[in-house]
Amino acid sequence: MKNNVKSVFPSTGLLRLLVACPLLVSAALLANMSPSKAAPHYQPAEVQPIWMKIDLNADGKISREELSEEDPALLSRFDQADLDHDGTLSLRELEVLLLSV
Ligand SMILES: [Ca+2]
Ligand SMILES: [Ca+2]
Repeated sequence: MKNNVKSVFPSTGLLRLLVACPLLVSAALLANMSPSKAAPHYQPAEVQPIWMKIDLNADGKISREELSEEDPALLSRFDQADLDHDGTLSLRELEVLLLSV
């Protein structure tokens, strides 16, 4: 009978594990949501299609206005992305901007 009694009540160690599990899952979810581990907003394969879509006047450059049409959130990084400071983004500059998001 002693053995049966013991099996009905989980050991303290098992109880701790059951209590800790949800906490571990929560911690893992939080880690996944942190910016450093988030998946890139844009994929390299998307740059060319986005470029062709947002270069509305097809002059081979992306202006602030054109960028704001695609993603206003990127405007704050326009100056940072405009590496040659000509006031527009080349395909290469757009690529750097999108892939750094
Ligand atoms: Ca343009
Ligand atoms: Ca530029």
